[in-house]
Amino acid sequence: MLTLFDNAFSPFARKVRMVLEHKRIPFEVVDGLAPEGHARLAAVNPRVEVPVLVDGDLVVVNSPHIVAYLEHRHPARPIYPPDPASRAAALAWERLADTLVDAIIHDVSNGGFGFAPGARPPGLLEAAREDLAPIYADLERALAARDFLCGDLSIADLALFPHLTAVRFLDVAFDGATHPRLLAWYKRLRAVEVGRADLDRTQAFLRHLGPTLQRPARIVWRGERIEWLLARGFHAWFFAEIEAGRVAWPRR
Ligand SMILES: N[C@@H](CCC(=O)N[C@@H](CS)C(=O)NCC(=O)O)C(=O)O
Repeated sequence: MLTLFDNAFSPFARKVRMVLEHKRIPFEVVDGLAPEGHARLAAVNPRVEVPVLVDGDLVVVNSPHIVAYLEHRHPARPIYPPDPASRAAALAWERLADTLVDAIIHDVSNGGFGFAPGARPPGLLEAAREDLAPIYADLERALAARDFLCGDLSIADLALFPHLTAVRFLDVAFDGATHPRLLAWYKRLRAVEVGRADLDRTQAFLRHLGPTLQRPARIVWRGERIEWLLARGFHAWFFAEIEAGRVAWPRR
């Protein structure tokens, strides 16, 4: 039996879980970011990040690598398009979702925990809207005359979906009048079995946390999330966060 270390709050873990479900592969789940799962997660991934897939003696980390491993080991119900050009396009969408889209949404939501009233750096929301606009426009174009981004449902759709479920709550949503195909795609994803199950799980998780959802003392920062913040000129805010002891780093 495969074991997935996941967390209903992590867009990367949500992507991998949808791939497992799409492929109808049985697996068990450990919430690696919950206090009771943390030591087990650290034992399989020294970086202490989800998702991690454990298949017998084999440990696979990093969501695009886990997806590639699953596609290789379980080719039925493929998640990569069959023709080379669409496959390259799907992987490019996945990369964009994992890097810039994740970074903007992580940063504008303060790691998903939100800012205390008045604490959001001025201009952050506007920068997020500005940098998401060309991505929304590209998605709208890519969805001309097709239901999914690269033909049939693929990793492109499953990688972007978890991020785009958050934009409405963060005030950085696309506008359905300007992006009708993107809106129709979003509703389509919400209606397919794996998309509906993903949203139900995340909503149940948030309901369960309810008022106890608090920003931890320190948020883990890394890679593109820092790059976007610095590229958009929010270094003073970030350095103040470091100095105030509110930043944690991945272990390796
Ligand atoms: N590149 C990694 C990124 C994984 C990642 O950033 N995971 C975050 C959750 S979204 C995490 O586990 N952070 C550790 C923490 O928040 O304690 C992947 O694609 O799997």
